[in-house]
Amino acid sequence: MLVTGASSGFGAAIARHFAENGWRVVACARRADRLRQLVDRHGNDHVHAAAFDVRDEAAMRGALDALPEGFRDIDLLVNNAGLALGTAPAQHADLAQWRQMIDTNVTALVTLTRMLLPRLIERRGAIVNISSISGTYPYKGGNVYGASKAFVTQFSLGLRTDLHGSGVRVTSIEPGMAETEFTLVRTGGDRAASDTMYRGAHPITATDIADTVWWIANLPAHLNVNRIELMPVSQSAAGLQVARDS
Ligand code: NDP
Ligand code: 8X3
Repeated sequence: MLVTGASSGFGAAIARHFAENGWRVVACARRADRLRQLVDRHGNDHVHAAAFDVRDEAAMRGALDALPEGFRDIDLLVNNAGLALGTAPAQHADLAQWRQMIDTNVTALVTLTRMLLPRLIERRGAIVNISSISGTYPYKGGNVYGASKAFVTQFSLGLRTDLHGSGVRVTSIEPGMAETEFTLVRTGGDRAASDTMYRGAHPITATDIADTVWWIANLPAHLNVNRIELMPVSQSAAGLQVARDS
């Protein structure tokens, strides 16, 4: 299996869970030192570290071409790498941050998927895309992040349609609030903001998502989970707003 964003949060938990259970894992991210820890823990036979920026198409292709024997036959792709940057309203947002979210969450995801599709079809494999509830429920400051995740969900449904009859399974996982490095990244490293976000909320954990991916990957071959939405019990949708006399 190949998982992007394996240096932290969901991706690291997914890589660990699959490696612990005997799968061969190609672990991708930019932070090579974090990937090295996975290799050290699980061994070269179970984890191959592929350090590259998913926005760099040539580096992505180079990493796939350089996969060692034993890691080339990918039958599960977990498109997990992604990020939110900022919470400013659209009219004040930083365009560079918008572009980085689109490049990472959308363009890189479709690029990697397209590169691996022939192998996945050959092996009747599976694709799990990590989307988000923000693609379904808008919230203030979610603008481009939520739109990028709506793309991921819809792309997953489109893939299902195009791959009809191929035996390839496609799932969109749509989590709500989960405690990872997500808020640290979103706020530019504000630890207090991250702690405040999760305090008392009993958020989803990275292990919860790894367990979900594991469950999906190990379902009988005739079953496809199209979409799955998960939230902490403490979170729910807040509805509509009205600006009177505006
Ligand atoms: P983390 O910040 O903990 O992990 C994000 C991962 O993405 C890191 O491993 C990071 O690796 C990788 N990544 C980011 N940019 C790049 C890049 N340009 N090239 C390669 N890898 C990159 O956050 P989460 O684990 O929470 O996020 C994982 C996914 O889950 C994301 O798609 C996120 O949108 C989604 N999600 C998160 C939720 C949450 O509340 N936490 C809820 C719903 C969805 P590195 O920096 O080493 O490159
Ligand atoms: C991350 C979940 O609700 O913070 O995708 O947007 S949320």
